Amino acid sequence: MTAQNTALPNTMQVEDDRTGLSIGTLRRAMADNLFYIQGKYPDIATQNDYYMALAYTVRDRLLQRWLATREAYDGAGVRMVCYLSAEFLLGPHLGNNLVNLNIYQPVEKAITESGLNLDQLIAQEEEPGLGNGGLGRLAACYMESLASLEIPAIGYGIRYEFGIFDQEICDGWQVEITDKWLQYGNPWEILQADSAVEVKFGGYTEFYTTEQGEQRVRWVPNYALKGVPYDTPILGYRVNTANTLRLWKAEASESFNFQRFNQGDYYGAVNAKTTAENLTKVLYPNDEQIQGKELRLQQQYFFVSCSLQDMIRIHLAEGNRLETFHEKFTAQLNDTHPAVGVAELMRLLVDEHAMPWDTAWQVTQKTFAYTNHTLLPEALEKWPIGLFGRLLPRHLEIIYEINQRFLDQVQQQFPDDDGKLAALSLIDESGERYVRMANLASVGSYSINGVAALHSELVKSTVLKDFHQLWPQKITNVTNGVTPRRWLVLSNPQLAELITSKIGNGWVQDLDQLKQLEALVNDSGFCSAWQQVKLANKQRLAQRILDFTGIEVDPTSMFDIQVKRIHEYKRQHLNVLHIITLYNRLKANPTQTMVPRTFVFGGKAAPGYFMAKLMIKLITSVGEVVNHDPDVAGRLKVVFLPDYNVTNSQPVYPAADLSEQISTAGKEASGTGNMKFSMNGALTIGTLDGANVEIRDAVGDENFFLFGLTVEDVMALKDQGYQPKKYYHRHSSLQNIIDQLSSGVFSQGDQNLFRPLVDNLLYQDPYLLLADYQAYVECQDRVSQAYADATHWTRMSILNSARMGKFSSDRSIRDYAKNIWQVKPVPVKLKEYIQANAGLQVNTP
Ligand code: HTP
Repeated sequence: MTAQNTALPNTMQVEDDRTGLSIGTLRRAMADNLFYIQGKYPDIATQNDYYMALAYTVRDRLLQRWLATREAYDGAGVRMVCYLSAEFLLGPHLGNNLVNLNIYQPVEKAITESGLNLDQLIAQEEEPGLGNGGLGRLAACYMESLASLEIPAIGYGIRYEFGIFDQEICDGWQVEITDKWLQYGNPWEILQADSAVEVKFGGYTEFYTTEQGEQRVRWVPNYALKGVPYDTPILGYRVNTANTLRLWKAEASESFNFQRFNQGDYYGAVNAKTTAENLTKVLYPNDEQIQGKELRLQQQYFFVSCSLQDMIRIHLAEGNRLETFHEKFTAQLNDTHPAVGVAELMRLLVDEHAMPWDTAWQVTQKTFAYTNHTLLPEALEKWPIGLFGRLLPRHLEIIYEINQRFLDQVQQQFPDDDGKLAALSLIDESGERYVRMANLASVGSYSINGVAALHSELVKSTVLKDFHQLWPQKITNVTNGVTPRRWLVLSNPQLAELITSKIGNGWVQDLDQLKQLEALVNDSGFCSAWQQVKLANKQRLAQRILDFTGIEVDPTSMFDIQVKRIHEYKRQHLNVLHIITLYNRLKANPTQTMVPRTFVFGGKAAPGYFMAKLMIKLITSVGEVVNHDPDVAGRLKVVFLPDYNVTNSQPVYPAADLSEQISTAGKEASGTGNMKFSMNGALTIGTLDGANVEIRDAVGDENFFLFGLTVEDVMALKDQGYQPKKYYHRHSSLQNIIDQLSSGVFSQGDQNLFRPLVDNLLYQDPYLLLADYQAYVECQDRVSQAYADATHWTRMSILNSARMGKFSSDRSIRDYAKNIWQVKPVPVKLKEYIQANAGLQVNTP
């Protein structure tokens, strides 16, 4: 043996090309993936090829953990959370996986040494935009926290071929472009064709008698589809846990189309395939607004049926009986979109697995828990009985049966209270008859929760008031949270580094540790480092603004930002009223000194929501005037950042000085952007709505700009008959603005463009902009004064970040785990793939 040979590590220690983390191995793996997967030599490879090669390199290092996780969960005894959600707004995976795998630095080095740029490769990823906004993003943060906390979980949802549309701004208006996120392939998903299931639709039901003489119901459907699962591993932060996100794609069912093939109807059968695939073609782009479309109900039933069948298969494969299904699984209903699951689980247990009704109902009620996310009447799902019965005849029968038994029980508790019966009934019979999904979810669940303290109280006193009286323990609160891995470590690396340099990196897994920053608010070195990071982030955003919109903004001006879906209740137009107020002041007095501000907006409007689209046009039109007026140059800029999505949002939060959270009190259930801003050191101007209330409690009244009517004020004002016109007459500056909008000052003389908005404000103003206008403007003046004192502002900024521990999604998930789900962590041990598998060995029977 030569000296050189002795120095060689033994085979067990040789770095495996598919798991090793040294720079050399990473570079080698990249080159291999480029060649063997992309089929490219480096000299002809595109940036996207390199991105793919890198994504596969990272995925290889993930799969080990994913398989180890599945093995750890296999077998009886592991209780799992199934998070059922029609939306998962994941955002790009690559950067997040690098952070969570703890390989950001070596990969960056390997990429740089190869002559590439990691940021550019990360920017290649098409994000899976499988959600509209807060609801879907919350599901994504929760999946990440579940894995980080090592809690056994599966996320179940829909693999939409087209996610939320891409937004372009043309002539100041929103234009929607289809989101072809799958066009270059998706390296993060794994097709599991052998776990496909069948889902039935339509037809009728009939009674039959079994050989044992039992009376049963059979559903004779009209057609069936196949649900094919695609799995995406969701890795926790620096743990081995990689949970599964299982998304279902609809395909034609072979068994149903077999006959057609046999009859020689080849084209008919192929046609059926295309029709089938329409079901999961596209995400409905409405946030908090139901449209009652049949295809939407099909989507909901489809993914819920696939998921429940999958859960039953897992449970039975472990050798369990279905009577213990609820001990193995708890299924969280993310809003009412998956609520039909209550009827579907009953059908599966009673019709397909011959379980007695009462036993099945106990299992069902102990399986589901329901999260309510909104009080807006237009968002409360209800399905016309006719439509529901045509698509799901057996489920309608089951719902009637559940309702009958439930109302009998209510009748006993509240004899002769017809009002109570009508309010609690699963069927709305006040006019056309509807199935009420919130009532179905409430009756079929063992727990109901709202998403912020105020919201949960309002759930108890309004939409689910009668349920609360019936079951006073059932409604609880779990305040939303966001993951600090994506929203701090990945989005704001400079701030993360500064924090870590002072308090170590324990805060990433335990956000309460940020509290230690409080001790540094008087440390001038730390404060100026804090300011420098903010400035650098603002410069970065300023560059993006220039690239995206051609507008030049001053990074030393105050960045006043409102990013979120465009909705009247969120009141982006109240923000605009303030901008015009400042503009008018400067026009009246051009030499007036003023804290320069850059107003940034971002957000999508539902394609059919006329008012929201007009609000975008209002913002861009005011921007056109303001940005080109030399009288206000250097002091005011207005920017609408197009295509607000997860990717584009990541540089926004770290660059904000002021976070706009100005919804009408009682309308925003929680908000989660509010948390992301505050974590990144922005101060909030906000109403007492949603989680703003708790954010203010946490950061301190003196570090939060509060204004506006409270929920009680809003109710009182509406009760006494709100007249917006009064406010118009009361405030001359408000009157002036409304008149400018009507007379075409911001629409090149067009007096009709903003008329629908103006008329709405003057004659209805359902979201009380005019009533809140004065308080808002006065509060904004206090903001400007405060900003002028940079030292004090920085102190408030630091305290905001330092006190945001509560708003980590880790805390939310711990609350769910302890108070609702009763699940415990199951740590995963990593087996070295190279050790476990010396070679391919197939166990043939
Ligand atoms: C909503 C609310 C928003 C919440 C978010 C997540 C509706 N999901 N659906 N959400 O508008 O305030 O933060 O709970």
